[in-house]
Amino acid sequence: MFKSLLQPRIDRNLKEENCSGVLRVIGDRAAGKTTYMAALARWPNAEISSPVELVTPANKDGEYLIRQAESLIEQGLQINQTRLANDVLEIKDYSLRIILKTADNFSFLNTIFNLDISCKDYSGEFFSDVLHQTNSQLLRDYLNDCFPATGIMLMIDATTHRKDPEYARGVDRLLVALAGGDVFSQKRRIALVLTKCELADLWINRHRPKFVTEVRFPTIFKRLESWQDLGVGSVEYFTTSAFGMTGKRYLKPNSRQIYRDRGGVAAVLEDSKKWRPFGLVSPIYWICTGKRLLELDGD
Ligand SMILES: Nc1nc2c(ncn2[C@@H]2O[C@H](COP(=O)(O)OP(=O)(O)OP(=O)(O)O)[C@@H](O)[C@H]2O)c(=O)[nH]1
Ligand SMILES: [Mg+2]
Repeated sequence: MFKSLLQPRIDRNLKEENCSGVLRVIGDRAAGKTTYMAALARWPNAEISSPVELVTPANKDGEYLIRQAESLIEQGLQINQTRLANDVLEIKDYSLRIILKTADNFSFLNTIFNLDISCKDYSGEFFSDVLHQTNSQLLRDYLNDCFPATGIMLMIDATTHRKDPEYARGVDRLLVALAGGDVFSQKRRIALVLTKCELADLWINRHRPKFVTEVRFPTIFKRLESWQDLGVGSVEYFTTSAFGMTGKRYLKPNSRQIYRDRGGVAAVLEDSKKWRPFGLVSPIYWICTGKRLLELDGD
């Protein structure tokens, strides 16, 4: 009875807003970039209280991600390494619509927020190799593809803290190169996204992404903070997991490790029926709107 009185009032006050963004996902080999994109497109077992209502593909490449999720991740397999494209036009450009619903409990005003993104994830070889080349046409092509982006997601396997100094050199190269594209720029946004945070010592700190980055990746952290201090752009920190946790009273990572070394963790999804990634939309929302929606952060 109460609900039926309430319902028309909510609907009458439904607002719709649109926002779009062009993103580039950059990071080392096996950082988890493609798995992140596939998990986002598949958006399995959404939490009822999540502001994210739906994620839908908006082009063929977006549909390809869902197929990757269904035919590989959900079958307990790894996604194949992304091949380095020698022609940037060959890189898949995933278009997705993320629909969020935000409610204001005081005014009964609900807003449907359509976040339309187009996103390319570069092969890890771009970060580990191409970025360090000098005078290379391939590097110039990639940077030209990157310059007009609304924001960059710099993705790092959170277990690879021993590679902090090495990664920092890549980050340096990237920041210097991006400065060369300033003709295009609005202020740049770089989201530093730590992946695989369902793993034990990371999950407990999932709500402290800045702290985790500063402790585990101090060199990268300093570089990004100094870059921000120059006033040319802004940086935010995020923790995510493409696989998430399972269990009710005793939570455990929903992943099965295949191997782990200095270069990171290779793993597969343990239980596809209980697959619920976390923190995937938060960096995208921040890049596109400049605002951080805490309800989107890891859980
Ligand atoms: N534990 C865990 N493993 C993950 C997660 N996301 C990805 N992985 C694993 O990390 C490895 C690399 O994942 P990819 O998505 O292929 O990494 P990538 O960054 O696209 O790598 P390249 O295409 O080579 O640049 C695979 O074994 C994945 O299954 C995660 O959230 N948790
Ligand atoms: Mg990949």
